[in-house]
Amino acid sequence: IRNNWSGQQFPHAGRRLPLVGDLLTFQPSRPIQSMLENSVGLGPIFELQAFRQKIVFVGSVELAAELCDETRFGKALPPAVEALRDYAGDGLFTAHSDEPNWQLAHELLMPAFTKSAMASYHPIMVETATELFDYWRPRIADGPVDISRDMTKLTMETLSRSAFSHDFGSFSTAKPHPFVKAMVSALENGRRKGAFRAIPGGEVLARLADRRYAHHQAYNDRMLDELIAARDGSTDQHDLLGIMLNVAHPETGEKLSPVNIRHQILTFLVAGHETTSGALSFALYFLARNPQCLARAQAETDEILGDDPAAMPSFEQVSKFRYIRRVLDESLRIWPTVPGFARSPRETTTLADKYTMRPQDYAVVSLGLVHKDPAVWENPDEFDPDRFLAVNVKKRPAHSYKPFGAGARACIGRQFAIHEAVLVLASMLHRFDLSGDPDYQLDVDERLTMLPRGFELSLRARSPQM
Ligand code: MNH
Repeated sequence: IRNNWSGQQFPHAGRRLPLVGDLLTFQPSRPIQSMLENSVGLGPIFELQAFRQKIVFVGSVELAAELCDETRFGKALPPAVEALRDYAGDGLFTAHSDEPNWQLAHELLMPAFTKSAMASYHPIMVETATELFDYWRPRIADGPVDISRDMTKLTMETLSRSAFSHDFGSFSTAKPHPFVKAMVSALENGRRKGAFRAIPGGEVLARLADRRYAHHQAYNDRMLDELIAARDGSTDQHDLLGIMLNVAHPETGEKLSPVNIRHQILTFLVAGHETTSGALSFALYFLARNPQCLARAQAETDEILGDDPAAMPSFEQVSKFRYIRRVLDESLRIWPTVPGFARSPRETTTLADKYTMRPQDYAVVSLGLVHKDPAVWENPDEFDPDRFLAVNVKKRPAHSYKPFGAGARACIGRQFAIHEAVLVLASMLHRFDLSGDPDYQLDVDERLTMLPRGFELSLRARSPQM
């Protein structure tokens, strides 16, 4: 058994079968949601075993806080993340912390992701959001729009334009760009491989799967390698690719290699587009369900953006949408689009003063549980953005809320995601009135991340205020 925690057993759901373990207790199409549903009554730490793989989950703020202590613990790569290394190599997300390229890329790229660095992506975000609204304008009279689909187009475009000044034409062509299709297929393959490898003899299946999907990955790699080669020493593009090609480490003079740069671009596209699109879609879902929150958010946009419904926020204005920011925070609390992250101890230690944990063991912090821990969160299922008023945040213990992960390996794109999501929500609410189908039952799709499925909104253009 992998990740066996020196043979210690934790509570598990259902009856455990020989060989397959707890496999039948969860639905393969929605593994995270089955885990959340099955966790009821198991306590703050529990396990799930399937074939040779054991996964230990932690669901309380108290244990999550312990695992987030960087002096004792660091990021671990569970099989599902490890399987992505075939695709994104030693890019930031899939690198082991002790790989030299992680430290180098982290130091070179951090300046490109600070809050003030967002000023250079702001015009791209405004342009892309405006294209989405123009794309909607002639269509909204015909019926509701598919929010997750269109938000995914939007975030993909924003990222590809910010990362390497490439336009996938998402709003001008009916079909998704072949690069996007290839990327989705390659990721799907990664997920499948992670599962295969838990089965005895699964490595053979994983290799067969790779052969079937090789052309997708080859297509992505080739397109990016050509794009990187085409820059050929030019220093006039100030996108992320330009930074990666031109900026050297201030002390060592080291730069990223072309292959590593390709891994980083793939990483940004993968890590950055579906996560932000899910966050936007859940926020819109909750707004449509909570008319008084929607009214407050819309009033905020009128106050800041004024009478013209087509006004787009300036860079400085984006951080003024305090209520919309709380809506986003609260949406990521209830539906964290990255459902968890894994941690291992740096040296053998005891977790909660009783469980021995060695560096080869890992625990997954389940954000769906931590963000609803009743010891910290009152009425955890209720949508209430004002939980994120500073006075209320201060009352909660540290590490109660971790949608962007922990420590040195936390999300580098956090400011990017927040700036984009607030900008898009504010300008969209200012421009349109929206309503959801009252009969819609939230259905959450589990891909690499969590995303509402089949969620539609009817939009009506708002007229200029008098
Ligand atoms: Mn993001 C790491 C969540 C948007 C690029 N991201 C993480 C982690 C979480 C996370 C959680 C830590 C995972 C782990 O510990 O294994 N990220 C999000 C969420 C959003 C998001 C919820 C949007 C909402 N992320 C983005 C965007 C980008 C991005 C946008 C890029 C532009 N994220 C990354 C990268 C890492 C990461 C790169 C890995 C950082 C590192 O390990 O150095």
